[in-house]
Amino acid sequence: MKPPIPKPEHFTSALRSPAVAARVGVWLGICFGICFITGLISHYAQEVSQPIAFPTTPAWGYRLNQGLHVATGTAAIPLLVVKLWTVYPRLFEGFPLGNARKMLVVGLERASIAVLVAAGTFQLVTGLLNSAQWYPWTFSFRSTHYALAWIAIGALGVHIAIKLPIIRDVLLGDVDDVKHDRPSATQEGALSRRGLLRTTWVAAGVAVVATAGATVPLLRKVSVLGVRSGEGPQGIPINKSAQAARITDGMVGAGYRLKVMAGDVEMSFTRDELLAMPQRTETLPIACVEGWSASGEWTGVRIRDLLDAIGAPAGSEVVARSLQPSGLFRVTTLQANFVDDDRTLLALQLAGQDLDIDHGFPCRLIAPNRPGVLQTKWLEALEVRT
Ligand SMILES: Nc1nc2c(c(=O)[nH]1)N[C@H]1C(S)=C(S)[C@@H](COP(=O)(O)O)O[C@H]1N2
Ligand SMILES: [Mo]
Repeated sequence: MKPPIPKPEHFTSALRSPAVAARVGVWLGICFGICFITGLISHYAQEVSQPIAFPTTPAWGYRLNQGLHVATGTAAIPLLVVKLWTVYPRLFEGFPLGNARKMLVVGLERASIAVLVAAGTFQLVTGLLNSAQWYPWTFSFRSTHYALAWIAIGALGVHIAIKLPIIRDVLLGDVDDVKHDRPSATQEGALSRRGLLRTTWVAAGVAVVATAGATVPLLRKVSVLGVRSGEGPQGIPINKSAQAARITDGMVGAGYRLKVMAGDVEMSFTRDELLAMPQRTETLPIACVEGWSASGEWTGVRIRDLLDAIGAPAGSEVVARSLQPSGLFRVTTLQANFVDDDRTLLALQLAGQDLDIDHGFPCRLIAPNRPGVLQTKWLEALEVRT
């Protein structure tokens, strides 16, 4: 026997009302909107070529951006679950045949919802797994998450445009209004509509608080789901250890030299020679794309001072290369405005001690307002791009 396919009229809960769906939808739309904008900013910050220079100020800008991105994305998960629950009986609605205009509108509406649900769910699931540092896929997270963001936001725009008259009507009315409800959605349950909405807001709030401790130190203790405890050598968590990056003691031992190159000029520095140069201390955060961040007190040589030592002019772009033998993050580009910013350091120390090998000993890059993924560790060479 075939299992019966339900019809919309088989769903009777009075909670499944446009009056509820629109209210959850407003917050879901706000979260998606913030996620989209902060996502575009983060994507641009990681571009090698930046026609408009990504600013180096405020130093904490990327930290805030990424914290917001992950917090709103996390809040969107319970909101989306409740939203889908309130509207899913509509999946079983028939298709109006006959009137061409109506078919077109309904077809467009359904297609946009299918795309929106698929792309939105994909974004939240991949984002969540990414923030948990679990990459069970082979595609490039960054480019896929970026492409799908445009699709999701486009479908959201179509969805809102089509629904605007109903949205406006139910939001202006009372949440218990039944004007737009399906005729069968009359059954009261244990929870009132206001109760369901309150529960939803609490769930979204708990989801944020449970993860935001990765960025907000005061919340660390309550962030049971925060992947990064905030702990690590010298007070900063570690994303990739030296061992995982296949950095050996031999590579960073007495034979270590930092190469600084510009055209035909090449100089190399031992760590002691770098320590003998003027040392600067800057308080700058590591702000991982995955949402966690932590502030550190870094001491080392200004990148600008090093370039002056080999006579590279202001406005030069620098390629930073790691000793790490392979991996996506072993080479990064430091744009000219970052190179010339006084706070951009070749860090040799963290919190007043020699850098831990897991934080990039013998030296690493640290620059203000820069995605953590570009703060290259275990530097082998700085090469001025000519
Ligand atoms: N060479 C190299 N540098 C790297 C990485 C890496 O994998 N290899 N990871 C980056 C990432 S994703 C982050 S968030 C920061 C983290 O720095 P930390 O481990 O000192 O906290 O280092 C960055 N520098
Ligand atoms: Mo990162």
